[in-house]
Formats: sequence, structure tokens, C-alpha cells
Amino acid sequence: MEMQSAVVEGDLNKVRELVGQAIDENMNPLSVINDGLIPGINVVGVRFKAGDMFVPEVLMSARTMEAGMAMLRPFITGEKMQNKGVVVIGTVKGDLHDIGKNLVSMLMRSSGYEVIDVGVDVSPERFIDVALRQEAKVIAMSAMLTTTMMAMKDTIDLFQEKGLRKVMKIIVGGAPVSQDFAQIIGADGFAPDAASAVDLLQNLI
Ligand code: B1M
Repeated sequence: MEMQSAVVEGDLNKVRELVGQAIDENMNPLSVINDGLIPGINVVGVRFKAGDMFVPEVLMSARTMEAGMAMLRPFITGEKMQNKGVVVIGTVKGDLHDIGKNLVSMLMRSSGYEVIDVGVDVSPERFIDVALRQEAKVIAMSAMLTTTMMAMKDTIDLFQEKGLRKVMKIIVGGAPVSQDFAQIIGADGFAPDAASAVDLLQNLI
């Protein structure tokens, strides 16, 4: 609850202190993210929608969230495992949200996949370019805005046009994305959260 409030208030020092304490107490890093940081950013989303918080405050909260995740990352991805295949991940064109994508990347890496994170605002052409150069097995796309969801379809269409759909699988996720939408745009899979994204990879590769 304290961590949740610190994220909502965008209190960077407090989040660092609390995450540090959780690490010292050997708490499960994923529980710290799922039960402490994410509920905080969800409250921010509700307040933002209601007009009680504005973009600069949301950014502050996002920064505290990122700082907390960065502290926990070594405890999630610390183990060296065999490479199960290359996944290229990015947030689609026009979309700058990356916290969820970063969490998905972290869990995929910790499960033994080589993850190439191409960042945010990624055009269909860039996804193709990196996927070909890295010989990717899976392309994972994230979108957080209803206005950018269709960029997923544009990207899938371009992979289709280039004849790459048989050699590379495409999976999608993000708050506004659903199983139905994934099917409609022709994706190979949809995952509602980071842990399910890893399960999905295991079924696809
Ligand atoms: Co923005 N924003 N935002 N924002 N923001 C939302 C998404 C919004 C729902 C807030 C709201 O109104 N309640 C709303 C979207 C409305 C809509 O389209 N339906 C919104 C808006 C409107 C905007 C702007 C347009 C605001 C403005 O400028 N007027 C603007 C757009 C900028 C742009 O992208 N072009 C904007 C900007 C921003 C900030 C920059 C301030 C900041 C982002 C900082 C950053 O990411 N570095 C921000 C934030 C922080 C949010 C909220 C509050 C939190 C998002 C988040 O990080 N959630 C968000 C409200 C909310 O979601 N509660 C909101 C935590 C994260 C762990 O969850 O990303 O859902 P999530 O990821 C999950 C799953 O979705 C899934 O796994 C993750 C972990 O379990 N998943 C995948 C995600 N990607 C996946 C990929 C996969 C599989 C699973 O691959 C297969």
C-alpha cells in the first residue's frame, strides 16, 4: 500500500527506499512489481482519466515505476539460461508507452529468450528490418492507445506482403488489445499480461 501511494505521488526517493527494503527482505521481485508498483500506476490511470492528474504528474509516476523496475531487473533476469530463440519486441508506431513492454521483455529474457527491444514508436518497416537482421522467431508488439492499435495490423500486413508470415510468428498485447482483435488482424497470438506472453512463446516456438 505504501509503495502504491509512493508511485501515485511520483515520490522517487520513497519508491527507491521501499523497493530497496523489499530486495533486502528477499521478497519475490515479481510480487513487488505486481502487488506494489502496478496497482500504483493503475490508480494513476484512473485519476488521469477522471481529470484529477495531468501528463507531467503521470510522467513522474511512470518514472518512479521505471526506477523500481530497474532496481528489480537484476533479480529477475540474473540467471543465465540457454537461448531459446530471438524475439523482437517494440511498441507500435505513434505509441510511446513502454512500461508494459519492458516488463514483458524482462520476463521473456528471464525465461531464456534473446530479446531485441526496438523501443517505442516503431514503424512496420523497422520491425521488418530488425526481424530480418536478427533472424527473429517471434515479433511481439505492444500498444496502449486505441488510436495506435491499427498500427499492429499495418505491421502484420507488411510481414504478409514480404512473405515472412510462415517463418516468423507475430504476437500482440497491451491494455486495449483483446483476443478477438488479435484474431481479426491476423496475429498468431495474444497475451493479456507479461507472464502469459512467456507462456504464449513456449507454445509458439
Ligand atoms: Co498514457 N494513456 N497517454 N501515458 N497512460 C493510458 C494508456 C490511458 C488508458 C490513460 C487513461 O486515460 N486512463 C490513455 C489511453 C486511452 C485510450 O487510448 N483508450 C492514455 C492516454 C490518452 C495518453 C496520451 C494520449 C495523453 C495525452 O498526451 N493527452 C499520451 C499518448 C502518448 C503517446 O503514446 N503517443 C499518453 C502519455 C503517457 C505518459 C508518457 C505520460 C506515460 C507513459 C510513460 C511510459 O510508458 N514510459 C503514460 C502512462 C504511464 C499511462 C498509464 C497511466 C499507465 C500505463 C502503464 O504503464 N501501465 C495508462 C493508464 C493505465 O493503463 N492504467 C495510460 C502499467 C503496465 C505494466 O501495464 O502497459 O498495460 P500495461 O502492460 C501490461 C499488459 O497490457 C501486457 O503486459 C503488461 C504487464 O502485465 N502487455 C503485453 C503490454 N504490452 C504487451 C505486449 C505483449 C504481451 C502483453 O506482446 C505479446
